[in-house]
Amino acid sequence: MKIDVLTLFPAMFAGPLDESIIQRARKAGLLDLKIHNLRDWTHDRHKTVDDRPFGGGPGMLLKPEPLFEAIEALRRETTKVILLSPSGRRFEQAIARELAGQTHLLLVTGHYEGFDERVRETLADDELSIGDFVLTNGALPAMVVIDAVTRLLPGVLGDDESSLDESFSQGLLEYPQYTRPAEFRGMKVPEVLVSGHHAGIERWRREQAKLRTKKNRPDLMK
Ligand code: 4G0
Repeated sequence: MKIDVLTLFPAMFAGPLDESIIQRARKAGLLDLKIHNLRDWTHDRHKTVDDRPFGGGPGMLLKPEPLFEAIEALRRETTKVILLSPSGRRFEQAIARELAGQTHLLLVTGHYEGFDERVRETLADDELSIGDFVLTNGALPAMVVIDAVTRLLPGVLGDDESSLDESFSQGLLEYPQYTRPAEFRGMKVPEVLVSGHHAGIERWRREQAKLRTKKNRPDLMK
């Protein structure tokens, strides 16, 4: 999979995507990730990327010309162009799975009060939000999408790592888990887990997952 990112803050991407599983995927050639600075597609001395909204109001908008030039330069026939903004549809695991089936993503991150509407109408295939909160810019949301999608690419996770998806695909939150020692500062691991009684363990985990889901995410309970 190829992912291009268009951003005003390319330096933010150094670090998070150079670690661990994402870096391993890049080195293995499973993810070809390139970060592009939107200012590279400006032509004026001040490298202007934003302007004030017609009709007035607070904040600045990303102006269309650099975005059109950049996106037209970076996209191909098969590219999915995705804007990151609080007005997008909510990013979730099912969308990560859908994006993992694409060959080329172009993630476009804004800041200020967003994009000139003509970018959305003409260039964007999709608009995603990682949640109902506002950030200073879309770099972190783009990194969240890249991470969630990359770990789903075939060959990126080992068998041990992939089983971590199970709790989500069951539609429930994860059940409580413990590792050694069996007693820590007086806190004991639940007896059933050390019993070796597999049916009992399964029943306990299912019950705990339901209790936790009801408490933290009642919206997930049907
Ligand atoms: C576009 C995404 C981009 C519009 C981006 C802000 C949160 C998210 C930005 C705005 C972002 C998210 C209208 C404030 C940049 N913040 N929830 N900030 N407006 O995915």
